[in-house]
Amino acid sequence: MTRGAFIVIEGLDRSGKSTQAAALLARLHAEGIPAALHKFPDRTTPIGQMIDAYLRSEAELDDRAVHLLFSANRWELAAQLNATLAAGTTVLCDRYAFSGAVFSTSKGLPAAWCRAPDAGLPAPDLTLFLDIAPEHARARGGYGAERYENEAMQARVRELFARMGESGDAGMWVTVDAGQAQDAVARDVWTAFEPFARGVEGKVGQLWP
Ligand code: Z5A
Ligand code: MG
Repeated sequence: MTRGAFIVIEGLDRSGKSTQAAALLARLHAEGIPAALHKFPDRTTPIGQMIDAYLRSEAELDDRAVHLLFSANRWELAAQLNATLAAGTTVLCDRYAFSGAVFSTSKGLPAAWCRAPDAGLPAPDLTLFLDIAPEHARARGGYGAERYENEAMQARVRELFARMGESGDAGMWVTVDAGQAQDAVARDVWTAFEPFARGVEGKVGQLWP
């Protein structure tokens, strides 16, 4: 049975993830490919509201506690995600467990501990890493309003994302130069996505089993 493809978009703050996710979704719909978009953190759920308050520095939380909330925010959507894929709908995720692992590891938490709560989540078929230099991202609108939006943190996160892709245990990982103009990034995103346009055979994998 053919199911929908599970595509994750990762990257630094202001790398253009939401812009590219929306553009890809619009193109999929225009081409008649059923597709849905999710964003993590999903700030609309009760767990997401706690994360939102933390990111906006309206609440303080222990590093481990907030890490577990980010993971729980994915788990609360996991069953729906699997059902959507099984129904033949392609799912795009704007950030996922790779953000969870690298942001908390860059704060000093042990890498293995950071991965553990996300083990067993639906595994993406493809992760698009929108790579941009932190100083380039910084020049874009809205930078600096939330926690983690500083160059030192973003530089550590970029390095950890690159290592995640090279490690081989993140599945298929394609790095896209996100410093280009929007339409050039969208073209590279489409090139990487195209092999998945007709869906995927076989079951959805499990992350970090
Ligand atoms: N976090 C975590 O710690 N643990 C987790 O498990 C998860 C997340 C899931 C909030 O994430 C924070 O949560 C994030 C990681 C952490 N902290 N940081 N950094 P978020 O996803 O809610 O927010 P964000 O990703 O940091 O920011 P963002 O605004 O959503 O960035 P974006 O989606 O990558 O960018 P954008 O909105 O598409 O574009 C930003 C601006 O640049 C906008 O004005 C665009 O018009 C412009 N833009 C976009 N593309 C281009 C190009 N190609 N050229 C020029 N300008 C462009
Ligand atoms: Mg975004």
